[in-house]
Amino acid sequence: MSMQVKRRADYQPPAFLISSVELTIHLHPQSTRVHSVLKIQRNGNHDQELVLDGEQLNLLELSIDGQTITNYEVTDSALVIPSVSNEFTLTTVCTISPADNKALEGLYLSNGVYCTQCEAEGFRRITYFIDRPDVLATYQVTLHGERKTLPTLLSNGNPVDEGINADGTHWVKWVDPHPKPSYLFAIVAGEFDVLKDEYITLNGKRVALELYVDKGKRDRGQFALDSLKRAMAWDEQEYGLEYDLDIYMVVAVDFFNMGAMENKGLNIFNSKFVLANPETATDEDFFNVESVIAHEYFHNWTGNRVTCRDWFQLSLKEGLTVFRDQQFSADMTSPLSNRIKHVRVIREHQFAEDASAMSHPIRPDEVIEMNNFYTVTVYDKGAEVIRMLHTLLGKERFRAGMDEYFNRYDGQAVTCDDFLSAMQTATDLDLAHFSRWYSQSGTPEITVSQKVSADKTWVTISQYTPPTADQQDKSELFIPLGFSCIDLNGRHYQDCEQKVLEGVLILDQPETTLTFDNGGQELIPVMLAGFSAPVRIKQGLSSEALLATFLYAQDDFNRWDALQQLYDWCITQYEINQSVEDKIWEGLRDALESEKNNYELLSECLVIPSFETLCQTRTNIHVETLHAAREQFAREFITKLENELKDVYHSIQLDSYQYNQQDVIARRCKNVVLGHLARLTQHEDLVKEHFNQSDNMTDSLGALKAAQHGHRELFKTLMETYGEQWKNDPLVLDKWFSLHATTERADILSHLTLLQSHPQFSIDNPNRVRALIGSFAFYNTSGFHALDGSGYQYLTDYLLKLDDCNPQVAARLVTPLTQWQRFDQHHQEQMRRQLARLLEHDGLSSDVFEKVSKSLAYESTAK
Ligand code: B3K
Ligand code: ZN
Repeated sequence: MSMQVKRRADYQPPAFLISSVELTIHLHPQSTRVHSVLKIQRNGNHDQELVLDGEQLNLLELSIDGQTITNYEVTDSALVIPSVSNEFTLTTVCTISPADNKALEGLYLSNGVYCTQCEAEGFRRITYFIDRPDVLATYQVTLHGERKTLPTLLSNGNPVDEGINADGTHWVKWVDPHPKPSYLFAIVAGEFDVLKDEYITLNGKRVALELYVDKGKRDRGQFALDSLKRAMAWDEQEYGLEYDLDIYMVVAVDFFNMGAMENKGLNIFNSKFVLANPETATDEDFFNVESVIAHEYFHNWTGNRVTCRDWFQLSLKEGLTVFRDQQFSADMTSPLSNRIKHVRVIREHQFAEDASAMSHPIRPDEVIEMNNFYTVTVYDKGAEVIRMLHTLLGKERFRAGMDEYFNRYDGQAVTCDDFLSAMQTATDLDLAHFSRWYSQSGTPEITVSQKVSADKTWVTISQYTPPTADQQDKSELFIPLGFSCIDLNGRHYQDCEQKVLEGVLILDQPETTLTFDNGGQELIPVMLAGFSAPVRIKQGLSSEALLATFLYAQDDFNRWDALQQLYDWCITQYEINQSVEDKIWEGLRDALESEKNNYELLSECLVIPSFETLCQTRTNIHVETLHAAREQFAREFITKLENELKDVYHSIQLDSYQYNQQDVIARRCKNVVLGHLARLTQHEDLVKEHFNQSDNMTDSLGALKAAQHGHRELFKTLMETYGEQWKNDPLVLDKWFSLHATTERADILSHLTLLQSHPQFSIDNPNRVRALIGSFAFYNTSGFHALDGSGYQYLTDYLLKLDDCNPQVAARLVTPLTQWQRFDQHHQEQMRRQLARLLEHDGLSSDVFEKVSKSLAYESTAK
């Protein structure tokens, strides 16, 4: 395991290239045999030794051009052959043990299914290779396995041959004609139910679609398959991109470190993002299935056909593909709730990452463990950067830039700069300045001030990016700022110089001033329409101005955001023991009343900012005070709005369950309202009835969440019913684990310990671990942040065990501890004490080491 820092600036082209790979794999739980034949060429004029990456491999044979060689060295992480010719064939035979692979990286065996995860650097755990994304080869793979237990044998590309061996085992041979990096390699072997379909591309090419699910789960696969077809059609229509092989396969597996993986022609998915039917999946699950299916499909062009030169360029494929899946989801569902969903992710998680020791630009400069950089910054802020380009260029020019990108770079491994240079051909804007978004980390802050004279008003907008853990000096960025100006009566004003064009103001200087010929009066600048840039607005509008923004702004994001700011302001009042005046409640009541039939906007506006979001507008957070203030606000909210919300609840009547947008929106609204009503004890029967009458998972879960606050006995009974009903369904049980883990109770830690011995819980399964331990650490505010530090200690004890088997998941779950800097002194100390315990641990993985050591080193700068 290497703790060494790798730097983007040190990039060198590979010393050797590999043009073709022939693998013959005999599957066996403890001793899978991997026979590999590589055609290798020296790249350039040099006499360097050949270094192949390899980890946890047992090398049995090694030959070059058919001759066994003895002059080589094997280390923990490499095979080094000092002198080789310019072009040669290297043959190796290794054995590996998939059954012992609990890290779920490379080839592993779980629940009787063999599968692989090679991104970022897992292929080196399967065979010796130059395991980096700029080495592209064609692959031919022959898989051998038992016929009875492994009737399905899959790899990338097209199946070309199959047969039966003398010992009764069988084999299948796969050929992938498209050169690809090793991280896109995949195999799957096991016994599955399969759903088959076909897609005919715009050019009339027939593509076989196959979706593999666990035996008996066929009825839960149809929605994913239909989503795939929608994604294929959308990519043809929006980007002119067609699929390029004869077959596209998706396999759902239960043991998976993340959501899914875009292996060429053979996507492997966490079953959570494939399996869905109304009884077991919520509306949100359906949404996620469609969006992840699309995301992995879209990677076929943005990622696979055009791939990354090195891992520092990860956002080249991830930021762009997230943006594309967001566009797709907005088209399939609704733009507003999608946009609000993305904004919540950025504000709750990305801003927090930027404020922590892990802060990095969307194109990082330094990495110890690549797996730690599949982050909200690279993915979601990366997507925001692409979205800004889209805003700046407009739809047509953005598309022209994308066409140029594929024309230039199809079949190549390229950089973010290459992407920008293709985009530059489609616009006169200065993308050199814009490109700073790729190299600068941190969250820009936008402030506004006004000067009013007898007849004019000047509005000055400034940008400033505070230093981050990784970068002290910041420069001004090129920011498209959605902008408009109104007054308290809802009149709109245009600036005299027309710097604001089509609702967008470009900020490319530290400061920009707009002049308004408005007879000299105070204006309300409405900032960041559509969340046009991943920035913080520091504006401090009065409650009257926020209510006016809600009533009169044109952009629905701005309207929603105005109420979120108002709630935040009210919560601040409670934090300092002040009250909220009646006239604000009245204003709020009128505002919400005016949208009582607009269930989409209403349901978003009825969500009180999460504890995480509230943390973003505060420093030196006193956890108990903020948590109590939020609770007090929630209670006041329903006390003041009870009658109106009761009316909304009863006005929503739905027939039997269907997943369509209108119903999804109405159901969301009803469940959000139920959550509020449930804070008043008198509505307990309503919660019970909601649960009993539910014919779908969305409403059942809505009732459980409603009961979770203040209905101890009811919650207990409902959870028993639910737990019993779904005891054999791990994906549904995850929701149950997560509800338990987020419940406020004094004995939460012993409760968690008890749940760890549940027959369905296993430390080896990342979904279970995330549902129980992850939900606790990320979302159980009072339990995790308990004053005596016991919550932190509990997580740390668990991470010490988890890191030994699955470092990737352990490194994800350590995140809440690494955000100590935003809390008050007492919590900071308790959290750092636990981080120090982790750092002392013998044999700590590089994954956890990187995050913990950075976090502890941040101590001095943060104070
Ligand atoms: N590319 C994969 C993520 C791989 C994570 C490796 N630790 C899934 C995706 O973004 O589509
Ligand atoms: Zn991706």
